[in-house]
Amino acid sequence: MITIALSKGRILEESLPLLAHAGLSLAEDPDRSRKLIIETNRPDVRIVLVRASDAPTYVQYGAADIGVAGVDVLHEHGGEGLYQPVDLEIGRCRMMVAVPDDFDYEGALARRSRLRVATKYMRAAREHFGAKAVQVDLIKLYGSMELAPISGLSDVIVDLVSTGNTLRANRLRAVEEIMPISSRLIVNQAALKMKFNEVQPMITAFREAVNERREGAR
Ligand code: PRT
Ligand code: MG
Repeated sequence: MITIALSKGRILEESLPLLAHAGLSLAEDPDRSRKLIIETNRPDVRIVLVRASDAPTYVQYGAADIGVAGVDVLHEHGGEGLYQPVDLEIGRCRMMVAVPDDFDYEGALARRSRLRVATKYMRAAREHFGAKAVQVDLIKLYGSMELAPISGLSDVIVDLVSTGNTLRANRLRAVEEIMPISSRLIVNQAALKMKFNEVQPMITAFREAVNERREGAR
């Protein structure tokens, strides 16, 4: 049995064509079912539906053999016990520092002000501001980071930006890029050895699907 950990939403949606290339289709629509384990057309392959930030944990402990996770989530997790063989080139966005339109970020840095930073990405934020020698108080949030600076909780946020529409709608602007984000195929290192004959062809199929899509986009 091969278990694949996917999160509902954009990762599942963008993974379906890649799964199809590996000859896999879901036996039911996860959006219409409350099941957390979904069978596939292959009796020896199943999907477990997890929170996006939990995918590396399921794969690390071997509850799933394979999974898909954003670089944002992998960076926070640390990647322990995981092999990351393929950049799937889905879920693309950028991790950025953003501030209210009227906040003088450049001035605050020049004055060496201490900044209050709200984010879900504590590790990335600590490393980013640490490297710039900017003093920060980190405030951990679990979502809706954009609310923090406009409600007075923080001066700045570290969040993901794709179109920039959410920042604009909340009168925020991006001031620094921390890292480009896309989703990676993640594989349990022990499963790769123990189930090599099942897992390796799947990695190859994902890699081919990504290459073909890239060729098609040219
Ligand atoms: O929703 P849940 O709390 O379960 O977890 P999650 O929010 O982490 O999951 P999900 O499904 O929303 O995101 C899964 C993964 O998609 C993330 O870990 C990223 O790797 C990737 N991804 C790609 C994004 C975005 N683009 C993205 N734009 N994840 C979130 N966003 C959010 C961002 O946080 C911000 O609130 O979208 C908003 C900005 O979008 P724009 O287009 O307005 O700039
Ligand atoms: Mg979300």
